[in-house]
Amino acid sequence: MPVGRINRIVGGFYYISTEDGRTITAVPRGKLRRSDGIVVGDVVDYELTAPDQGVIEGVHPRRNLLKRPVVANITQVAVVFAHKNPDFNYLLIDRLLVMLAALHLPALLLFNKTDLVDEKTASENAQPYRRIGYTTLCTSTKSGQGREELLAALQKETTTLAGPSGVGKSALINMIVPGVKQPTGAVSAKIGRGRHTTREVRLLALPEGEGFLVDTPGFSQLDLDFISPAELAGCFPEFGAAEQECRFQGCFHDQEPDCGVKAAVAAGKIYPWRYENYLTFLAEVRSWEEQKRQRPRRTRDKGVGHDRRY
Ligand SMILES: Nc1nc2c(ncn2[C@@H]2O[C@H](COP(=O)(O)OP(=O)(O)OP(=O)(O)O)[C@@H](O)[C@H]2O)c(=O)[nH]1
Ligand SMILES: [Mg+2]
Ligand SMILES: [Zn+2]
Repeated sequence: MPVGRINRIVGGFYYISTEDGRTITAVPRGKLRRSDGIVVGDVVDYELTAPDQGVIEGVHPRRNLLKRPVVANITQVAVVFAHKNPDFNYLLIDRLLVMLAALHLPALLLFNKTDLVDEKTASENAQPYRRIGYTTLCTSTKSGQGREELLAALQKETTTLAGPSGVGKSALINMIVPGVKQPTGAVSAKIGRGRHTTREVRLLALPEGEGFLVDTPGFSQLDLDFISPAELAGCFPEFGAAEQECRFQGCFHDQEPDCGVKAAVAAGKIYPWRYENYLTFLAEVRSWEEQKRQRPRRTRDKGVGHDRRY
């Protein structure tokens, strides 16, 4: 049976991207229809009933499910910041990277608006994350810089964008998928929230090669409330080797003596600001844990599920 990907749902009609790159419309078979369990991003089995119409016979198990926007089977998140206007900061970048690590979602880091800084500044801004091991690209939707590299990094992936308002997420979508006409600038800031919040979500097929871009950004809320203190260090990839040298198993790399992570910071192998950000997050996740102990009913479930706001 042919397999496709739901790219859009409108009024009971399901748009399926077929393996040969076409879109057909389909309706679910009886029992599937009642379960209303098909979302954008789902991989489905279908039968053709006409050249461009079909019936959905089944839904494949999901790798994950984002709740806002509702979209299944995301394989990576493009974390977008701007070199300036608005200025980035490493604490906010790290916060988003840590969240994604805890959700087991690979991150692609983009520094956009590269046209606003000189080459040296651009590479200095990106360098620490390259050194840590994140795939990090400098892009500009004005000059087109980084377009080819970005398109390559999106191949065979289903990517959603995340990042603060005004960094150029919509402009990047327009750059990669010309013709979708994402609203950019002040206008989108006004209609993005408030009245027009219930927007449909779509998977946009890449113009070259294979892969999809989600047209609606995710992860607007950035509380680390679903991360336990014990798993936090694991969200800093460069701590891995250093941790082997800690005297105590389960070391939090905080007050403990003979800590490999602190030694690596002192030796210049881990950036001091990364370690500082780790300590900031450690205090935060400890306080979330304390709150949950006092009010267990408020405990939120862990997962890709939440609307996370800045
Ligand atoms: N100089 C420069 N400006 C850019 C670039 N990319 C986007 N912009 C501008 O930055 C402003 C914000 O871009 P958007 O694409 O609307 O930003 P966004 O991230 O989608 O913002 P929200 O929808 O509010 O989350 C617009 O005025 C864009 O024209 C770039 O590469 N260079
Ligand atoms: Mg936008
Ligand atoms: Zn330690």
